[in-house]
Amino acid sequence: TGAHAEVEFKNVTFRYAGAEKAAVEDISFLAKPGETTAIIGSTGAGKTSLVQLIPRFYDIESGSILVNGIDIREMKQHTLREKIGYVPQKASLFSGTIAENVRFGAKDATDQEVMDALQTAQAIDFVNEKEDGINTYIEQAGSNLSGGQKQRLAIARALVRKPEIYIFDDSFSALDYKTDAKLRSALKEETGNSTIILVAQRVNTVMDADRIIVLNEGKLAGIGTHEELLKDNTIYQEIVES
Ligand code: DGT
Ligand code: MG
Repeated sequence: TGAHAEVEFKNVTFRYAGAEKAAVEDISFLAKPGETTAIIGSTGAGKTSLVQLIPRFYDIESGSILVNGIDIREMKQHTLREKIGYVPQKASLFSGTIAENVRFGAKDATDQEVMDALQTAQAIDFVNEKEDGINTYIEQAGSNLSGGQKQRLAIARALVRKPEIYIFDDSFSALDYKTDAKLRSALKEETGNSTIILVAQRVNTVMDADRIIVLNEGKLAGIGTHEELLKDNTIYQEIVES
């Protein structure tokens, strides 16, 4: 029920202009609505490059990316991007209040919707501790906030839009394990039939995902659940042991 968006990669290869090596090479997978698809791999593996292809920040060299069966090259950019709540790896806040920063995702959001997004993002407690709550002023680039607090505000900014597709690029890396787990379980509960694509470097963050994509030097090194990959994927085993 409700709007949903299946994301499918079919033999996708992408190369940065002038680069010798493809950053993403022959990748195929299906990310289903109501499920979490995680992408794991070491630094430089191509995780950010891969997820940036979904909102079409770059065009692919070969293959296709489909949203609900439609090639994204055939969709209006506005129609495509409206479906996506993208939290970039280096999410940036601007000088303004917490509410203004969250509302950057959806200008018409009510205070209650902002509060709900902060609640799901596990940010409500630290926001409420501030004297001015959601009207607390954020200094330039969030210099009066911790890395984990900034990440959670960036996540709230995506949540307030209620998109069909969420992309979290390493958005949990500055959170302690407990907050990371609470946030992922709240996301599961509150995002309904949305498609969640979650990039991470640590195994704890991807363990409960419905499927995990293991990237290595731009290539698909494996795809499966935590248990499946633990059994027979050497790259995944190396990540677990690191
Ligand atoms: P991370 O964030 O450090 O965990 O690494 P990933 O997995 O997000 O890797 P990614 O996608 O940033 O980089 C994959 C490869 O592409 C790596 O060899 C660096 C290269 N690359 C990344 N961004 C650019 C870019 O803007 N231009 C060019 N020419 N190459 C890039
Ligand atoms: Mg990255």
